[in-house]
Amino acid sequence: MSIREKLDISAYLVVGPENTKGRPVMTIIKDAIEVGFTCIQIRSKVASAKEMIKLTQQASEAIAGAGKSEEVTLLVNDRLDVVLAARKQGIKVDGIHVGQEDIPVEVCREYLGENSIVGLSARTHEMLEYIKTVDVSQIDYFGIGPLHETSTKPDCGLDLDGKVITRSFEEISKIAKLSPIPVVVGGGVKLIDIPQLAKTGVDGFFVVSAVAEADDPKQAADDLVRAWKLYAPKAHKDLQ
Ligand code: TZP
Ligand code: MG
Repeated sequence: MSIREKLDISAYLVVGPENTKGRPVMTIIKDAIEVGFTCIQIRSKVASAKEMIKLTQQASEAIAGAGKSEEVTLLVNDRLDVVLAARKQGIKVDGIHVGQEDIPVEVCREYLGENSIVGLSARTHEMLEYIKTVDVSQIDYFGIGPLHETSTKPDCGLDLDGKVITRSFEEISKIAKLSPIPVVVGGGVKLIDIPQLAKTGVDGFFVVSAVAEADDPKQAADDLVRAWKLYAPKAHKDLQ
Protein backbone atom coordinates (compact mmCIF):
# COMPACT_ATOMS: atom_id res chain seq x y z
CA MET A 1 0.00 0.00 0.00
CA SER A 2 1.31 3.48 -0.83
CA ILE A 3 1.75 6.10 1.88
CA ARG A 4 -1.22 7.96 0.36
CA GLU A 5 -3.49 4.94 0.73
CA LYS A 6 -2.23 4.24 4.24
CA LEU A 7 -2.56 7.82 5.48
CA ASP A 8 -3.99 7.98 9.01
CA ILE A 9 -4.79 11.50 10.24
CA SER A 10 -6.81 10.38 13.24
CA ALA A 11 -4.43 11.80 15.87
CA TYR A 12 -2.36 14.59 14.43
CA LEU A 13 0.20 16.74 16.29
CA VAL A 14 1.32 20.07 14.87
CA VAL A 15 4.37 21.45 16.67
CA GLY A 16 7.34 23.80 16.54
CA PRO A 17 9.74 25.41 18.98
CA GLU A 18 7.39 28.31 19.71
CA ASN A 19 4.70 25.95 21.03
CA THR A 20 6.44 23.92 23.73
CA LYS A 21 6.91 26.37 26.62
CA GLY A 22 10.67 26.09 26.19
CA ARG A 23 10.74 22.30 26.31
CA PRO A 24 12.49 20.29 23.59
CA VAL A 25 10.21 19.76 20.59
CA MET A 26 11.58 16.27 20.16
CA THR A 27 10.57 15.05 23.63
CA ILE A 28 7.00 16.06 22.89
CA ILE A 29 7.04 14.42 19.46
CA LYS A 30 8.45 11.20 20.94
CA ASP A 31 5.77 11.17 23.62
CA ALA A 32 3.01 11.64 21.05
CA ILE A 33 4.34 8.89 18.78
CA GLU A 34 4.70 6.50 21.69
CA VAL A 35 1.06 6.81 22.75
CA GLY A 36 -0.31 6.44 19.24
CA PHE A 37 -0.37 9.76 17.40
CA THR A 38 -0.51 8.91 13.72
CA CYS A 39 0.68 12.12 12.07
CA ILE A 40 3.29 14.72 13.00
CA GLN A 41 3.57 18.10 11.33
CA ILE A 42 6.60 20.32 11.91
CA ARG A 43 5.32 23.89 11.87
CA SER A 44 7.29 26.99 12.82
CA LYS A 45 6.99 30.63 11.94
CA VAL A 46 10.26 31.45 13.75
CA ALA A 47 12.70 28.62 12.98
CA SER A 48 15.26 28.99 10.18
CA ALA A 49 15.31 26.58 7.26
CA LYS A 50 18.31 24.90 8.86
CA GLU A 51 16.46 24.45 12.16
CA MET A 52 13.39 23.16 10.35
CA ILE A 53 15.47 20.58 8.48
CA LYS A 54 17.09 19.50 11.76
CA LEU A 55 13.70 19.14 13.46
CA THR A 56 12.43 17.16 10.49
CA GLN A 57 15.44 14.89 10.66
CA GLN A 58 15.04 14.33 14.40
CA ALA A 59 11.32 13.68 14.05
CA SER A 60 11.97 11.22 11.23
CA GLU A 61 14.54 9.43 13.40
CA ALA A 62 12.14 9.38 16.34
CA ILE A 63 9.45 7.78 14.17
CA ALA A 64 11.94 5.21 12.85
CA GLY A 65 13.28 4.61 16.36
CA ALA A 66 9.77 3.77 17.52
CA GLY A 67 9.49 1.30 14.61
CA LYS A 68 6.63 3.33 13.14
CA SER A 69 8.01 4.58 9.80
CA GLU A 70 5.25 2.73 7.97
CA GLU A 71 2.39 3.99 10.13
CA VAL A 72 3.22 7.51 11.35
CA THR A 73 3.23 10.24 8.70
CA LEU A 74 5.70 13.13 8.93
CA LEU A 75 4.78 16.42 7.27
CA VAL A 76 6.19 19.94 7.18
CA ASN A 77 3.99 23.03 7.23
CA ASP A 78 4.34 25.43 4.30
CA ARG A 79 8.02 24.91 3.59
CA LEU A 80 8.38 23.02 0.33
CA ASP A 81 12.05 24.06 0.34
CA VAL A 82 12.55 22.34 3.71
CA VAL A 83 10.91 19.11 2.51
CA LEU A 84 13.05 19.06 -0.62
CA ALA A 85 16.27 19.83 1.25
CA ALA A 86 15.47 17.21 3.89
CA ARG A 87 14.80 14.58 1.22
CA LYS A 88 18.04 15.51 -0.53
CA GLN A 89 19.83 14.67 2.74
CA GLY A 90 18.13 11.26 2.77
CA ILE A 91 15.61 12.13 5.48
CA LYS A 92 12.28 10.28 5.20
CA VAL A 93 9.66 13.02 5.19
CA ASP A 94 6.28 12.16 3.76
CA GLY A 95 4.98 15.48 2.50
CA ILE A 96 3.63 18.93 3.18
CA HIS A 97 0.66 20.80 4.60
CA VAL A 98 -0.21 24.09 2.94
CA GLY A 99 -2.81 26.78 3.35
CA GLN A 100 -4.74 28.79 0.82
CA GLU A 101 -2.08 31.51 0.73
CA ASP A 102 0.90 29.17 0.40
CA ILE A 103 2.59 27.34 -2.49
CA PRO A 104 -0.20 25.89 -4.68
CA VAL A 105 -0.91 22.20 -4.17
CA GLU A 106 -0.20 21.44 -7.84
CA VAL A 107 3.33 22.80 -7.42
CA CYS A 108 3.83 20.80 -4.21
CA ARG A 109 2.67 17.67 -6.01
CA GLU A 110 4.93 18.33 -8.98
CA TYR A 111 8.01 18.71 -6.79
CA LEU A 112 7.22 16.00 -4.24
CA GLY A 113 5.88 13.36 -6.59
CA GLU A 114 2.93 11.00 -6.54
CA ASN A 115 4.08 9.06 -3.50
CA SER A 116 3.82 12.03 -1.11
CA ILE A 117 1.17 13.55 1.09
CA VAL A 118 -0.18 17.01 0.30
CA GLY A 119 -2.65 18.39 2.84
CA LEU A 120 -4.58 21.62 2.41
CA SER A 121 -6.26 23.93 4.89
CA ALA A 122 -9.67 24.43 3.37
CA ARG A 123 -11.13 27.87 2.89
CA THR A 124 -13.13 29.20 5.82
CA HIS A 125 -15.76 31.24 4.05
CA GLU A 126 -17.93 29.36 1.56
CA MET A 127 -16.45 26.11 2.90
CA LEU A 128 -19.30 23.83 1.91
CA GLU A 129 -19.43 25.24 -1.61
CA TYR A 130 -15.66 25.03 -1.93
CA ILE A 131 -15.51 21.38 -0.93
CA LYS A 132 -18.05 20.53 -3.61
CA THR A 133 -16.26 22.37 -6.41
CA VAL A 134 -12.49 22.12 -5.83
CA ASP A 135 -10.41 19.59 -7.78
CA VAL A 136 -9.22 17.28 -5.04
CA SER A 137 -7.16 14.93 -7.15
CA GLN A 138 -3.89 16.47 -5.96
CA ILE A 139 -4.87 16.67 -2.29
CA ASP A 140 -4.77 13.91 0.34
CA TYR A 141 -6.81 15.57 3.07
CA PHE A 142 -8.46 18.81 4.14
CA GLY A 143 -7.55 20.53 7.41
CA ILE A 144 -10.50 22.56 8.68
CA GLY A 145 -11.30 24.72 11.67
CA PRO A 146 -11.07 26.37 14.01
CA LEU A 147 -13.40 24.58 16.37
CA HIS A 148 -12.75 27.34 18.91
CA GLU A 149 -10.83 30.57 18.74
CA THR A 150 -7.16 29.85 19.47
CA SER A 151 -4.22 31.98 20.45
CA THR A 152 -1.86 29.50 18.74
CA LYS A 153 -3.04 30.83 15.37
CA PRO A 154 -5.10 33.96 15.98
CA ASP A 155 -5.72 34.53 12.25
CA CYS A 156 -7.23 31.07 11.83
CA GLY A 157 -10.83 31.24 10.62
CA LEU A 158 -10.72 34.93 9.75
CA ASP A 159 -13.54 35.62 7.38
CA LEU A 160 -13.56 38.26 4.64
CA ASP A 161 -14.57 40.93 7.15
CA GLY A 162 -11.83 39.93 9.62
CA LYS A 163 -14.05 38.12 12.14
CA VAL A 164 -13.04 34.73 13.52
CA ILE A 165 -15.59 32.16 12.39
CA THR A 166 -15.53 28.93 14.34
CA ARG A 167 -17.02 25.67 13.08
CA SER A 168 -20.03 24.06 14.78
CA PHE A 169 -20.20 20.30 15.18
CA GLU A 170 -23.23 20.34 12.90
CA GLU A 171 -21.32 22.09 10.15
CA ILE A 172 -18.35 19.76 10.61
CA SER A 173 -20.69 16.76 10.21
CA LYS A 174 -21.95 18.22 6.93
CA ILE A 175 -18.41 18.77 5.67
CA ALA A 176 -17.43 15.22 6.69
CA LYS A 177 -20.32 13.84 4.64
CA LEU A 178 -19.66 16.02 1.60
CA SER A 179 -15.88 15.86 1.40
CA PRO A 180 -14.52 13.42 -1.16
CA ILE A 181 -11.24 13.23 0.76
CA PRO A 182 -10.41 12.77 4.49
CA VAL A 183 -10.96 15.70 6.84
CA VAL A 184 -9.03 16.60 9.99
CA VAL A 185 -10.30 19.27 12.40
CA GLY A 186 -8.21 21.52 14.61
CA GLY A 187 -7.98 24.92 16.20
CA GLY A 188 -8.69 25.07 19.91
CA VAL A 189 -9.42 21.34 20.15
CA LYS A 190 -9.21 20.02 23.73
CA LEU A 191 -9.90 16.62 25.29
CA ILE A 192 -13.44 17.64 26.19
CA ASP A 193 -14.26 18.19 22.47
CA ILE A 194 -13.19 14.73 21.32
CA PRO A 195 -16.42 12.78 21.91
CA GLN A 196 -18.54 15.22 19.89
CA LEU A 197 -15.87 15.74 17.25
CA ALA A 198 -15.41 12.00 16.75
CA LYS A 199 -19.13 11.59 16.22
CA THR A 200 -19.19 14.10 13.34
CA GLY A 201 -17.59 11.42 11.14
CA VAL A 202 -14.39 13.33 10.37
CA ASP A 203 -11.19 11.35 10.04
CA GLY A 204 -9.27 12.95 12.87
CA PHE A 205 -8.32 15.87 15.10
CA PHE A 206 -5.22 18.02 15.10
CA VAL A 207 -3.81 19.82 18.10
CA VAL A 208 -0.96 22.08 19.05
CA SER A 209 -1.47 23.38 22.57
CA ALA A 210 -3.57 20.52 24.00
CA VAL A 211 -0.36 18.45 23.86
CA ALA A 212 2.57 20.85 23.42
CA GLU A 213 1.52 23.19 26.24
CA ALA A 214 0.22 20.51 28.60
CA ASP A 215 1.89 20.05 32.00
CA ASP A 216 2.31 16.41 31.07
CA PRO A 217 2.36 16.20 27.25
CA LYS A 218 2.55 12.40 27.17
CA GLN A 219 -0.47 11.97 29.41
CA ALA A 220 -2.39 14.61 27.45
CA ALA A 221 -1.54 12.89 24.16
CA ASP A 222 -2.52 9.50 25.55
CA ASP A 223 -5.86 10.83 26.82
CA LEU A 224 -6.65 12.31 23.38
CA VAL A 225 -5.79 9.11 21.50
CA ARG A 226 -7.82 6.96 23.89
CA ALA A 227 -10.81 9.28 23.70
CA TRP A 228 -10.69 9.31 19.90
CA LYS A 229 -10.52 5.52 19.71
CA LEU A 230 -13.40 5.25 22.13
CA TYR A 231 -15.76 7.59 20.30
CA ALA A 232 -14.84 7.58 16.60
CA PRO A 233 -16.98 5.20 14.58
CA LYS A 234 -14.10 4.59 12.14
CA ALA A 235 -11.38 4.09 14.75
CA HIS A 236 -10.06 0.74 15.90
CA LYS A 237 -11.38 -0.14 19.32
CA ASP A 238 -8.19 -1.83 20.47
CA LEU A 239 -7.69 0.41 23.49
CA GLN A 240 -11.03 -0.20 25.17
N1 TZP B 1 -3.95 25.66 11.93
C1 TZP B 1 -5.19 25.97 12.11
S1 TZP B 1 -5.53 26.28 13.75
C2 TZP B 1 -3.96 25.97 14.19
C3 TZP B 1 -3.24 25.63 13.08
C4 TZP B 1 -1.84 25.29 13.06
C5 TZP B 1 -3.48 26.08 15.57
C6 TZP B 1 -4.23 25.20 16.50
O1 TZP B 1 -3.62 25.28 17.73
P1 TZP B 1 -4.29 24.81 19.08
O2 TZP B 1 -3.23 25.16 20.08
O3 TZP B 1 -4.48 23.31 18.97
O4 TZP B 1 -5.54 25.58 19.25
MG1 MG C 1 0.45 28.01 5.82
